[in-house]
Amino acid sequence: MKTFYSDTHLKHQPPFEVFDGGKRVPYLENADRMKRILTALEKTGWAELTPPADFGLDPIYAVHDRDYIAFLESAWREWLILDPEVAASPEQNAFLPATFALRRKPSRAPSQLLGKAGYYIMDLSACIVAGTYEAVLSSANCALSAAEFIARPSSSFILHAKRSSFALCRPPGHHAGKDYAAGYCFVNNSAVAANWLSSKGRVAVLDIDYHAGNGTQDIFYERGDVLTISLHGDPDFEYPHYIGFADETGAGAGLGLHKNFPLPKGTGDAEYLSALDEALKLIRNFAPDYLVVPTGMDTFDGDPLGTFKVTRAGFAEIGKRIAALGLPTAIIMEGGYANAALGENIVTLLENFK
Ligand code: SP5
Ligand code: ZN
Repeated sequence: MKTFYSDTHLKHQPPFEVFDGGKRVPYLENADRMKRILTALEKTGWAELTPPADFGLDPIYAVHDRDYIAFLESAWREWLILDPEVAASPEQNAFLPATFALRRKPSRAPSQLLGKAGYYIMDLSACIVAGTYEAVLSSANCALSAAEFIARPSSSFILHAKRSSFALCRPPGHHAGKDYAAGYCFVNNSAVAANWLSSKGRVAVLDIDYHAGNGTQDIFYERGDVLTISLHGDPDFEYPHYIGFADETGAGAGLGLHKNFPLPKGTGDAEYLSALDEALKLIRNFAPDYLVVPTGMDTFDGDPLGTFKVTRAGFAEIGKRIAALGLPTAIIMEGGYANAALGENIVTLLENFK
């Protein structure tokens, strides 16, 4: 299976994030996650690791505001100017704002760093360090490469009867909106890939990360050409808290083209699979040409950020049912923080697409 991966993610290693209650903890979205997945993939023998191509900024600007991307590019440098002490121990520091915008209307990003940060960042897990911007671009390029691979007409319909690809990328993307970073995400890799594919055909996005794909929902909410679906912990108790409810179904041209499946704490294989079946029905009815699957393994029983009880057997079945759609599918890595099980879990899901 074509797997797009780059070591550039190593430049993004924030030393901490801040949990509810102001608790500073080691950054859960860490580089070790990639190492675990790489190790598991190498053992399979079917993963074909490929460096991403460079798509430049245009496909990112097609989804995100330029001013927001400029903020990501310059934030760390501006922070060093504002707090020169950081330069003495950059590896112990991460840039986060302490004041957040409520975005009343009209709202604007002010010109100076702290105001911009509170405007463009939604929470205390989207930490910026020196190499964040570079890692973010590389992550998006992995997703775009995965999209391009499934869009390429196959030379032999027997060899690639059902084309699929895997973007092994971090930082993840599905919490990032057109002008905000959130939940470890800066550029919405899955949305960038889906938008890129949307110029070639009809696209459906099926988000199976444990958390609501709020960024993707926001980005495509009023679009009539892309179906977006997310299965996740009910935002009434779970992050991202303010979006991802069942009554959010799209607007304007996109009315009826967004679907949330908010699920309760303790959701296990059987309950998850029955929600997935409903989602798959919607996708079949939409009859897309391409499928993008933002994939988080944080639904796993034992994930430190999750409350679901999906098992490894569950991931096998989830993969099997999605693959049964028979669509060209780009699987884009999102969350999953039970590092010891992460490699085996993702391999179990991917096996159905190879
Ligand atoms: C891509 C992705 O999965 N992002 C998730 C970001 C979640 N950040 C929210 C942190 C809330 C911390 N709550 C701690 C509960 C520990 N039991
Ligand atoms: Zn997640």
